[in-house]
Amino acid sequence: MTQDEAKALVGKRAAEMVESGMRVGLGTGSTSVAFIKALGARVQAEGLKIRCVASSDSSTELGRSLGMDVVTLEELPELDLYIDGADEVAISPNGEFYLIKGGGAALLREKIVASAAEKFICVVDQSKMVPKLGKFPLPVEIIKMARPLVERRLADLGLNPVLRRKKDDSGPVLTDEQNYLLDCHCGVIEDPEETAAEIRSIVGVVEHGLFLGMASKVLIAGENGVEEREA
Ligand code: ABF
Repeated sequence: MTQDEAKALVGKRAAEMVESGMRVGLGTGSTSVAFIKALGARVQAEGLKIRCVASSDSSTELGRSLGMDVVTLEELPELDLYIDGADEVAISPNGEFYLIKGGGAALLREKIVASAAEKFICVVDQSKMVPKLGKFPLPVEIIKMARPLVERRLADLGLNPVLRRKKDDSGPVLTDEQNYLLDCHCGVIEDPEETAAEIRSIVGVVEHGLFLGMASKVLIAGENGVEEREA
């Protein structure tokens, strides 16, 4: 199975978990795109009645283009379910899911929408499962003006921050909230709770990509189909 096939499979399984009447958070990234497309197909074919809030402008546009009712968090402040991908997933010593998110530059809105939902289900392919977080650079969203300060503080913590630039190198990536991203090439994160607390204490940091204990279920697509794991 290719990675794209795995994403399509897990996206479809997640879409099957949505019931009529639910208030649903739509994630961001290619796995979430597969989920949103599968959910949009159900809305069109079955007349599924759902209302949605998305974690990025791109997912809002995609959902609306598929005929889904995608509104703002102000209009729909409480959600039943949030479904989104991740860059890495590890299992903590006490059985919680530890995630790195933000490779798609949407971690701030993703954390906001996830926090507004009663349940967060993470959808990944097998390649995202790791024993410990940190191979994938940890994204940190920061206020532009604070960059020199935050970069220095993150470097002092040994986290090796690098400003994320656009693929064509025409300038820094800006998030939907017009902030910069620093990708921390820190290697294995031995204590994610401690690292999260250290990063959060830096003035100028808006949010970081460690999602600790937020997802209650992870759907993992692999050669044998989709495995469901509960926290
Ligand atoms: C979002 O999209 C992010 O938090 C994560 O960075 C990324 C995963 O992308 P993909 O599904 O394309 O691998 O879920």
